[in-house]
Amino acid sequence: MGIVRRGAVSGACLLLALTGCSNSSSGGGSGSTTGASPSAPANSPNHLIIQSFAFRPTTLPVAPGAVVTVTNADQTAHTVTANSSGAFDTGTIAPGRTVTFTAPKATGTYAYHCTIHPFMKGTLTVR
Ligand SMILES: [Cu+2]
Repeated sequence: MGIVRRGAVSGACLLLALTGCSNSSSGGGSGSTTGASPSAPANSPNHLIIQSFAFRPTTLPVAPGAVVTVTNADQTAHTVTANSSGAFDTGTIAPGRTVTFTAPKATGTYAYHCTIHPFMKGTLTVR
């Protein structure tokens, strides 16, 4: 009896560990994934990556007037266009291309979108 119970418990523990792991990874952006994918420099500063019709990170903090690098990792063209016209606009970024734009000099929160896919939204925080 005792032995059977032990086996069941350790199996449950393993299951819990697995589900706990996947839960924490989808939980939030605060935890940094060290060495996850070396080819995608998502952690480098002032670097925006467009992948799967989404901006990563969704909120990018930069210094005033900083040069921001944008990599389009998708198979389709995108733009990074400030909602308030004139703040910044990369224009069309072809698939696989990397471009740069200069962040506004005034601190604040700048919402932006992709003009080709208006559902794509992100935020640039100048601070
Ligand atoms: Cu787009």
